[in-house]
Amino acid sequence: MLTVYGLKRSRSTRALWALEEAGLPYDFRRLDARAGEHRQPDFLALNPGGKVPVLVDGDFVLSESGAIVTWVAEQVPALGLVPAAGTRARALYDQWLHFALTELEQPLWVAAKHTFVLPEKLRVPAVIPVCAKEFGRAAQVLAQGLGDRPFLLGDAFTMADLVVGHTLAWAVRQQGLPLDAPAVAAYAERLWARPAFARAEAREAA
Ligand SMILES: N[C@@H](CCC(=O)N[C@@H](CS)C(=O)NCC(=O)O)C(=O)O
Repeated sequence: MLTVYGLKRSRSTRALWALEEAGLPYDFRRLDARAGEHRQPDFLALNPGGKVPVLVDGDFVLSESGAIVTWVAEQVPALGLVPAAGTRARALYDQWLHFALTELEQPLWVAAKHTFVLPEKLRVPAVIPVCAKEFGRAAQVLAQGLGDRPFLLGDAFTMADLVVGHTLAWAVRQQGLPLDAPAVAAYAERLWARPAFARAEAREAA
């Protein structure tokens, strides 16, 4: 049985959403951040960084949400959730996945760190409006890349859309940022309407 370790309202939603899209059964172990469960030796043995999500399958342990969603997709190749390795489609999938994790997400993570993650004395509130601006610029790049296609690679949803969709939800719902480009706003609604996303959110919150 696959097991996902996560925290409430965190990037573990990505792993759960991926497993729901793939239709694979899994256990979800929600750690209690306030009690510091992600810093305990048994969890640090799985991920020395103390971060979630972590996926465990027997003696196989995988961290990093981008790697997890891609690995999950590769377990169910017939669903086309990740293009085949070595194809141009796969290169574009990698491009958008890396874009999500390094361009779109980073301003949100920096803003979160300077709002509640870091100890108060290390926070620099002045970076928060800069982060909002940087997120807006990345969202414009997303709008251009998306064009009038329903999903990043065309007609088919992939795990790159999933990571972007989770990141857009983080921006709008947790940081109150607007999605100014109508194409990006419509794309986000399309992703958030997927039943697998609702199931993942419910599982994470339960
Ligand atoms: N690059 C990692 C980031 C993981 C990460 O920062 N997770 C946060 C929750 S969203 C976490 O575990 N924070 C706990 C901590 O930093 O102590 C990924 O995408 O999986």
